Amino acid sequence: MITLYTHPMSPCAQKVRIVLAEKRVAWEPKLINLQQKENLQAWYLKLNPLGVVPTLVEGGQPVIESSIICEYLEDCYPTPSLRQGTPHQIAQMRLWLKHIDIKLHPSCGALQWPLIMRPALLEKTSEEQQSLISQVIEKPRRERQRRLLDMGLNAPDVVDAVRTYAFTIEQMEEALQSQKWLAGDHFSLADCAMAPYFQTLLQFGWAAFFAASPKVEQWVKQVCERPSFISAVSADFPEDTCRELLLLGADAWPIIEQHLQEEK
Ligand SMILES: N[C@@H](CCC(=O)N[C@@H](CS)C(=O)NCC(=O)O)C(=O)O
Repeated sequence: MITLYTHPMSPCAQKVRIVLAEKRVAWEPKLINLQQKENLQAWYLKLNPLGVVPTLVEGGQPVIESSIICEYLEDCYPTPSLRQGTPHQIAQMRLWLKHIDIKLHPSCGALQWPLIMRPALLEKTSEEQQSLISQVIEKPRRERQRRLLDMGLNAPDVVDAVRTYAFTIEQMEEALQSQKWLAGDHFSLADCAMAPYFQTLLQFGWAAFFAASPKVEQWVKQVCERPSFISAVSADFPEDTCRELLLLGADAWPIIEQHLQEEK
């Protein structure tokens, strides 16, 4: 049996859950409380030395890093295939995964963290805040969290994040002109990995990001209608959570919209 250490709002964990659902593989969730930094406790660092979710454990062996977990699942459970097509299409698929890991994921964090994680940290004393953040393993993440804690949505990371989202949507619109899915005419790991980053926009009511990109709009609609997305992502967002997130998103929107306008 697979165990997945996860958090409902983690896009990295969501992408793995979508892959598990596409492949109809049974798994057991173990929720990690990111607001309380359970991910930095010694027992968890033994599984995932980077101190982040997700971590998948199968046969007692941990697998970390969401894109690597997705490829691991593809190798272990090849049917239905989420990595098919020509070598060039598979290369394109991996390019999307790389872009998501390196650029889009930190950007999503810069948009989501001030609204979701920051309020819980602000309730602690400044000593507690600094002590928790100083334990974050990777330096770029630690420094980003420090800036986002201090400056919230006014941190420079937020401007960069909006820019990266706009660039990603532009690239997607171009790719989707000639094919149904991101890496060809087959739904692939690239689509599974990208979908959660649109959940983040949708949950905050920020669909304006892609309103002028009809192919992306259509792609989002198709992804959200898939049973895998419904069971792996939407099911974790009960109505009252959705309402709260929309309110948080509406409060933040004037700042985000301003960055978006500057980008155009
Ligand atoms: N490169 C990692 C990134 C994982 C990641 O950033 N996870 C976030 C949640 S989406 C996390 O655990 N954050 C905890 C923290 O920053 O303290 C992956 O793809 O698995």
